[in-house]
Amino acid sequence: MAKKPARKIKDTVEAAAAKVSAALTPDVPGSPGSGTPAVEEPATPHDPLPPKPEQGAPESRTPTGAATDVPPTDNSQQGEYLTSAHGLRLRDTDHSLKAGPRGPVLLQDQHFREKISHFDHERIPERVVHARGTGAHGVFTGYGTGEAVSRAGFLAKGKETAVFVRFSTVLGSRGSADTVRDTRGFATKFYTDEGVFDLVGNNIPVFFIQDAIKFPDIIHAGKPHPDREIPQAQSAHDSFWDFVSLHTEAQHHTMWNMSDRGIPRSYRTMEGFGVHTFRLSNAAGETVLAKFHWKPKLGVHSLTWEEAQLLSGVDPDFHRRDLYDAIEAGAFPEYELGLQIFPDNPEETFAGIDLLDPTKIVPEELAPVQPVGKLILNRTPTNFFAETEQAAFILGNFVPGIDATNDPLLQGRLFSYLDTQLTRLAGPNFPQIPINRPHAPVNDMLRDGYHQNAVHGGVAPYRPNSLDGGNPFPAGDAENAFLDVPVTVTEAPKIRQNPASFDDHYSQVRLFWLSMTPVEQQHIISAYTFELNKCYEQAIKERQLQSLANIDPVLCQQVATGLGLPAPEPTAPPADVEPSPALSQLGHTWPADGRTIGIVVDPDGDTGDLGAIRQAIFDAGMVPLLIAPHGGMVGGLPVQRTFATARSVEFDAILLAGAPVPAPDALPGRDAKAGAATTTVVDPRVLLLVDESWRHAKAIGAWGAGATVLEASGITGTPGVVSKKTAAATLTALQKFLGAHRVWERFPAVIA
Ligand code: HDE
Repeated sequence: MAKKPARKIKDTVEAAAAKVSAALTPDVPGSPGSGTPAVEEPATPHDPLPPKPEQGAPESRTPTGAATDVPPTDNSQQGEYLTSAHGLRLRDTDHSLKAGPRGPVLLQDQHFREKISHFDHERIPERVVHARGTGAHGVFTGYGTGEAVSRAGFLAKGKETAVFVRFSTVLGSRGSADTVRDTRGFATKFYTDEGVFDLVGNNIPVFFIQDAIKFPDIIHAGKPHPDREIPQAQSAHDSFWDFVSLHTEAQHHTMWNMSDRGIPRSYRTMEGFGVHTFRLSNAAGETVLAKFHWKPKLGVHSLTWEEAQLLSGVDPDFHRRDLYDAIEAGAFPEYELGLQIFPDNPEETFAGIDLLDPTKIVPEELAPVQPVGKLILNRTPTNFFAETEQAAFILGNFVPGIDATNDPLLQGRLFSYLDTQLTRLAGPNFPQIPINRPHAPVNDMLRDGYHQNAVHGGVAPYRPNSLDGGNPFPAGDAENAFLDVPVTVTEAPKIRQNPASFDDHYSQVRLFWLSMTPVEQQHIISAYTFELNKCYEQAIKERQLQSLANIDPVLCQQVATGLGLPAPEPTAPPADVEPSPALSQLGHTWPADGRTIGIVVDPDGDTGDLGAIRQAIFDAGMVPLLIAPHGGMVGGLPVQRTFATARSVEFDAILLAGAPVPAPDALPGRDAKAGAATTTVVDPRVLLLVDESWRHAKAIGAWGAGATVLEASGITGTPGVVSKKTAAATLTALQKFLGAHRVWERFPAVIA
């Protein structure tokens, strides 16, 4: 809760009344305010003056007529009966009012007009970028470790702050698929005691452009072609590659997109980055430069490209569903907020890296990420539109202790986020929409406008004033006012130009490439080859190959081979750089919380162990889903997926509790997946499930009759395939592989 101002309203009223009698002014009707102004400008801060005694205001009610002191969950729809938007109980909502049963419809039908007219206006424009997304509420707890560098109150030790996070893709429309290859947004709204702080980041730490003025260019290039409006939510098309091959500062971000980071397994397994360098200041006024990082507790994991493609069709809402299901299952997504901290030197560089260049990272090996707090997402929204769709993130929403730098990308964003909401949320009062409301007292002088929700008192929304007793007063250091750090601006000509240090477009792309393990490099090669092969224009492919040659000759050669083109020579020798192992996703062990385990059951086989193994999976913080030939119950347990509805891509591992023979609907004509039959011993859809899981390097376990499926699939004894006597032993053996995310041994670790 915010601190109450020292002086209470009562004091102010009494003081105002005293002044009135002192001045012996008659109480003349029509005097503007509730107090009598003094001749001198008021100098003592106080709460806003109360309304005049005869003034009323609307009773405090929620938009659906509930009292405002009820819990937020109770204040949506009210009562048992259908009403109009104005609370009138309605008799019929299925028939319009007509002149007789055969019509015509009468214009006087208020309910018909209200219903249809409201429906006609249900949509608002989707976000111009990041249109497709999902959100969750949570809480951020400060560790206190950030206090040395920033006085932001939410970083204080043990301080809990409510947050709302919205994850998104960038290019696709609101209804596009979740698992496309793209950058992901990671925007966090902290409702701090000092006002709202929005950390509007991405899952990739660099950006395509160095100056915000190029944003429309990269987005127009990435969005569907303007003539046919295809392809949707893709970078695999000519205009994207045309731009990034000409505008070579985009090469770093592009390689991150072509890497596994472009196809995250889940929003729970994604890092987040503030991208820019920010300027922090502590209580003593000392400043540092810093970069924000979110580190997921579960580690950084990705889909395979084939999984991503299958999911786009099988479950386009995969990431949305995954987030909600995990929260519902109690596997709350967790991230640590960390800072890379750099001295605030006049050059704004660290280890030779220009901190104002948003196409550069500072490797964690040079500046470790220091944890300053933890975010836990523990509630899903009640209403997608009201919360997730109407959330307005504003990059310029800073709090005391966090400030902007001169990064030209950041500077442009300071304009854009406020500006875009004016159209999207229809006017300047979007901060009053419930999801955007600060949890700190607001005393601004902004008035009127579309959808004004506040009932402002007073008569003097201007400064200086005496009619409202001088309120609101500017705050100073003692009241924790925001401080624009008084950075010295170097004398320089007014010019449209970048610093020379922004000219290096290749060395860090090479650094990223060299930091990847061979299997990650393989995926990057495949991604470039796929995307460029989807382009029509030979010139664009050749131009992009030239950039790849400047990054790494092996990468260039491999992609060129896939394109059927010669590999060009680099225009300059590839840079001599130190890899950053922290950039690789492999080589660690991670908790398996919230992982989805598919259990194939045979209703006609031994189902004795099912209850215990299901419980053991729950106990390990994971989610078991029973897959059977038909719906209903098997072994006394509910079936969540049938062979017709299940697809390997939604599971992290498969357990085979039996070997079901082909079910009656295992016919290619009924279920196309049954076309994969190679044996009549096991249902062909189960074989497809196992085959895909194996191809996607997922762990597979079997016990009892389940081993028959492994035999039929021909994978017995291969890496990550376990067959044990009991269900419990099988699960234990499987967990080892889940910790590493995938059975990496299945991917040959060489550049072919
Ligand atoms: Fe954004 N960006 N952006 N962006 N951005 C928007 O704001 C913009 C950039 C990011 O879940 C828009 O409300 C410009 C970098 C996220 O609601 C818009 C530039 C980063 C989201 C906008 C950038 C981001 C947005 C569209 C170049 C990572 C989704 C709708 C200077 C650090 C927030 C909206 C949400 C959304 C402008 C570049 C992250 C138009 C001009 C770099 C996560 O204002």
